[in-house]
Amino acid sequence: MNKIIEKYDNVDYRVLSIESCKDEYDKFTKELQDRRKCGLNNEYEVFGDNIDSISIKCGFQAMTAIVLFIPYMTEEKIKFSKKSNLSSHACSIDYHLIAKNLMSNIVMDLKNEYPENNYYIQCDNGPYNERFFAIKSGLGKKSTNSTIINDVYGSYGFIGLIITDAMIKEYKTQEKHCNHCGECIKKCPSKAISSEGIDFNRCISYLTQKKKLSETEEQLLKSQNKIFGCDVCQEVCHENKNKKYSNIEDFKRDLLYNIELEDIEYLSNREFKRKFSDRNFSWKGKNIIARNISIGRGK
Ligand code: B12
Repeated sequence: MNKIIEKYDNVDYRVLSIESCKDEYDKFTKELQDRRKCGLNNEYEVFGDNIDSISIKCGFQAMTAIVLFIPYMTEEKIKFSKKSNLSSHACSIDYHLIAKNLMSNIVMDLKNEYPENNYYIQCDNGPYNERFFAIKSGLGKKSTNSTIINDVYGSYGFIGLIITDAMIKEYKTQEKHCNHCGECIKKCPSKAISSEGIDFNRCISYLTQKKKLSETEEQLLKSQNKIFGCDVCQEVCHENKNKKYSNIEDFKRDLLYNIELEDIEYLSNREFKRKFSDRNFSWKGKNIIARNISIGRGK
C-alpha cells in the first residue's frame, strides 16, 4: 500500500484506522451539532454527522482513511501574493479538480491491489471534517489559526481523504501543535484569531464569501483588497518559512492573480460562471465577486 502512494511523490500522506478515532470523531461532531443548535456555526461548516451515519450515506462501512496533504504554493505564486486580489489557494485552476484527479489515480492503483473494496474520495466538499483526520494522523500540526501545518510543505496545502472499507495497515505520526507564537493573533486584520482559536464569522476569507456585509465588514474587506479568500495568518506564520514548494504541475499552470471589474462587468452570471468554470471562486457567482472588487476599489 505504502508503495502505491509513495509513487505520488508530490504529496505527503498518513493512513489512519477509522476505528481508532471513531469515538473522538463522534464526540467532536456532536459538539459541532450543539454549536449549530446555538447558532454559533456558519453556513459552510461541515454538518457534523457521525462516522456511522456517513458510512450509511456512502454505502459502505468506513475502515481506513488515507489522508493526503496536497501542496499548492509555488515560487511564482508567493512572489505575487501581495499584489494579487485572489488568495493563493484561488490563483491556480480549481483545486477540487486537481485533487479529484490525483485521488482518482491513487484509487485506480489501489483497486488493482484491493479490487473487492469500496472507495470514497473527498477534498473540501463532503461530510467529513478533513482537518480532524489530518491532526489525528499526524499529517500536520494543529495551529492557533486553525490551518494544518505539514512538516514538509507548511500550511499551504489542501487535505484530501480516501476512505475505504479495506483494512490497511496504519501509518501515523505523533499529533502535534504549533508553538503558539501569537503572530497570527497579532496580524489578523479582523482580529478573528485569539488563543482560543479562530472566530470564522469574522475571518476575512469568510467575509469574501458572505452574502450580506455590514458597514464594518465592508471596511475590513476594503483594508485587504481580497476578492476571494485571505492568506494573512499563513503569510505571517513562522512555520511557513523555508518550506518546500509544490511540484504539482497543475498548480503551476494558468495562474490568475487579479480580476478587475472591467473583466466581468458585461458578463451575465451564467457567462461569468462559464468563463471561470475551472476556478474555485466561480461558484460564488458574479455579484459577490464584483461586489468585493468594488469594495476593494472604494466603490
Ligand atoms: C467551511 C470551511 C471554511 C470556512 C470556515 C468555517 C468554519 N467554521 O470552519 C471559511 C470560508 C472561512 C474557510 C476559510 C479557509 N479555508 Co476552509 N474549509 C471549510 C470546510 C469546507 C469545512 C470546515 C469545517 O467544517 N469547519 C468546522 C471547524 C470546527 O473545524 P475545522 O476548523 O475544519 O477543523 C478543526 C477541528 O478539526 C478541530 N477540532 C476540534 N475539536 C477537535 C477534537 C479533536 C480530537 C481533533 C483531532 C480536532 C478537533 O481542529 C481543527 C483545527 O482547528 C473545510 C473542508 C472540510 N470538508 O473539512 C475547508 C478547509 C478547512 N479549508 C481550507 C482552506 C485552504 C481554507 C483557507 C486557507 C482558504 C483561504 N486562503 O482563504 C481559509 C483558512 C482560514 C483559517 N485560518 O482557517 C482547507 C484547509 C487546509 C489546511 N492546510 O488547513 C480545508 C481542509 C479544505 C481542503 N480540502 O483543503 N474554510
